[in-house]
Formats: sequence, C-alpha cells, structure tokens
Amino acid sequence: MSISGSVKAFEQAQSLIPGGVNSPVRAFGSVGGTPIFIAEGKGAYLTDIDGNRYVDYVQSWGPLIFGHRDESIENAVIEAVKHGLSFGAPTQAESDLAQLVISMFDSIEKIRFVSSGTEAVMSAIRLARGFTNRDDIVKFVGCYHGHSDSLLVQAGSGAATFGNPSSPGVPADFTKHTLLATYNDIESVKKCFNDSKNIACVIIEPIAGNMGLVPADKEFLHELRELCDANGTLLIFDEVMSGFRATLHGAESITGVKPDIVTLGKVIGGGMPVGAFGARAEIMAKLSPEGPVYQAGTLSGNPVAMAAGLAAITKLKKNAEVISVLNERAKRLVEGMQQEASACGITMQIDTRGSMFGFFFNEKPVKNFADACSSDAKLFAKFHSMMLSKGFYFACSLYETGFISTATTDEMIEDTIKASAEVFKEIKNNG
Ligand code: HOZ
Repeated sequence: MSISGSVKAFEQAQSLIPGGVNSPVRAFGSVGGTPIFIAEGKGAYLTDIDGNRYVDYVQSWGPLIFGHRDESIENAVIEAVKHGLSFGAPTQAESDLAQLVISMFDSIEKIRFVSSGTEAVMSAIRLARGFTNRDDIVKFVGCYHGHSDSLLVQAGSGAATFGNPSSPGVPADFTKHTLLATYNDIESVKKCFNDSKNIACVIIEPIAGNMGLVPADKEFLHELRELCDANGTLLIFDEVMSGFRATLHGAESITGVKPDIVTLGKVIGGGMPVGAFGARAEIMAKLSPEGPVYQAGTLSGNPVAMAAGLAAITKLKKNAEVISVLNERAKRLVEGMQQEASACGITMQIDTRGSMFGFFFNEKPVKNFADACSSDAKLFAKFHSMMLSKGFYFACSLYETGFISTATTDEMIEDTIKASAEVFKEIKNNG
C-alpha cells in the first residue's frame, strides 16, 4: 500500500498549519507515521488521496452514526443549502430539533444550540456558575470537556495524547477554581466538597470516551448525585461523545441518575458543527436574553447544520433498535480481537456502550485515567499502524474511543478480527 500522496500532503500542511493539522490528535503523534489524507468517505469506508480504502472505525470521532454520506442527511443538507447558508436569525428547524431532543431526554426541558462541544460545555459551566452564584467546579482527571480555559486541566483526548493534560497559556488564576477528582472514586469527590463550599457544579463524562472508553460505575454516579444534592451543586453530564451513541435517551436512562445539565455534540449535528446544552426550564431561564448569563454565536443554530442534525436524530428516533444492533456488532468486534490477542499471549481490556467501543492493552481493568495510562502505548502504536496498513482505520490514540456505524457490516467486523489475528501473530513472532 503506497501512501506517498499523504506523505507529500502532510509535508505541505506542516509548513502551513501547526503540526499539519487543525486538531492535534489527528497528527498521529502518539502512533507514529503519517496521517492519512482523506479524499472521500462512503458508508463505513474512507478512501485516501492515494486511492487506498479503509474500514473507518473513527467516523469523524463520533458524529457519523449512519456512516459517511447517509442519503437522508445528505439530501436534507442539500435542500437547506438551497435556501441560504446562514441568516443570523431564527428558523423553524431550530425549534424542530429542540423539540426532538427534549422529547428524548427527561432532564432537558429547554435547550440551546451552539457550534461545537467545547462551546456547549463552556456555556454550561457559565450557566451553572450563574445559577448557583458560585465559582468553583469539579472535574475528573482524564475527562475531556473541550479546550476552554477552566476545563483544560488534567484533560484526556489530544491533551493526554501529547502529554500536556494541562496547557500553558491557561492562567493559574483561571484554573484555581477547577478542583480535580478521580474517576470512579467517590472519596476523591468528597474531599473536593470538604475543601470548598463554593462548588457550582460537578462535570463528568458519565461514559468517558476521552481516556479510551471508561464508563462510570452506576453506584458511583448515584453517590455523585447525592453529594451534589446535599451541597446545592449542579451535576453536569457531558454527553458530547456518548449522546445518541450509547443510548438514545442519555446516560440517565441507563444509570437512573438524572443530571441537572446535559451537554451534547457530535451525533446531534449529523456531521455538521453542532453542540448543545440543555436543562430544566428553571436553570435555562438564567440564560440571556431571558436571564443575565450571557452566551451567543453568529452561527449558532445554523440552518444547514440544524437540517443535518434534524435528519440524523429523526432517523435515529424512528430506528431506535439501531443502538442495540450496533452494540451487538461492537461487542463482537472487541471480543473477537480480544480472543485473537489472548491466543498470542496479549491481554486486552475491552468494553462497549451502544456503538462505542474501547480496548486497552493492559493486564488490569481500567477504571480511571491512571489505569488508562498504565496501558501498553507501544503495543497500541504497533497495532494501530499494522491495522492501518491492512486497511482498518482506528483512532490514532489510545485515549480515544472507537465507533461503528449502521454501515459497518458483520462481514467487515469478521475481516477486522481476522486482520487483528495476523497482526497479533506478527507481534508475537517479531516483537
Ligand atoms: N477531541 C476529539 C476526539 N475526542 C478529536 C477531534 C478531532 O481531532 O477531530
């Protein structure tokens, strides 16, 4: 397989764009090699600019639950484009998508759309602070909530990939209000509440996807809810990644724990840039222009993005079985790979939630960021590049989650497992 076109394109990009990419994790920094430059996507496949075809397990980092170029989303976008790209004024599609999402999440009575997950979470935090009149927030080490200042502290995703979980350029004065706790460890949260009586909110990915896939224990989430209630603190579920992927009705529907605010992104935009945050009406009423907490955006609720999101979520709601069907496939994928690894003396920890899957080369179960970091990163890098050269495109960092789409067939999954068997044998024989 030649990737000479990608190599050349990456050289040019590096001379023009920092690291050659517009989002760090894409640079293949932790797995080595050259990022593949994409020419097109169709269904479960990506084709690079050298004409190589890959089964895509990244799916644009989550949004494409129906695969690339899903006909109904594509048509909705084309139709919307014909009416204008942006108005900076309200359109009916915003209310239609709002109504749809509200009908699917018990904890959301009102919602606001923005243009990215980062923006959604940043705004949700401001809202929580404005609602409670408190400054401090609690976040979990290894959770990633976008790159806004107060959240880029011990963060997962690309920040962990490049070993800068806390970024220069973020003033200490901003992060002094961010208290850190350990995922799945309620004692560490209790300590935060002992240290501060000024906690506006606790923010958590209830199904963490940015330190690899690490779901929170149900009991831990219940205790978290109780602690928040006892302290007058809001609980924010960041479901930018897990929303509409793990379940159609939010993590609250599978854990029984109701958050005060939910943040969404990725699938909600059907592949276009959309983020959202929602809560009960009493909280959302604090938001400008109803209330004093300011938040705005020229492209918020963009009509083309709303059309894509509306098509995607409408299709999902009509085909609710998709979540469990995809979960069966995701399970088969990681269980199959785990068996092949084990046959070669390699231990893999695996998990799935809906169409999300994760794996770690680790002897121990992974419950938090420190566990994730104890995984074999070199083995992951080898696995990644060998699978890539066989035509299977996995996320290029062990701190990310894998995704399948409705276009990912059983046959593709069996082919992937077979390829992984070859890779594990080669690793076993040649190191
Ligand atoms: N933060 C994203 C995944 N968790 C990466 C997005 C991208 O690089 O496109």
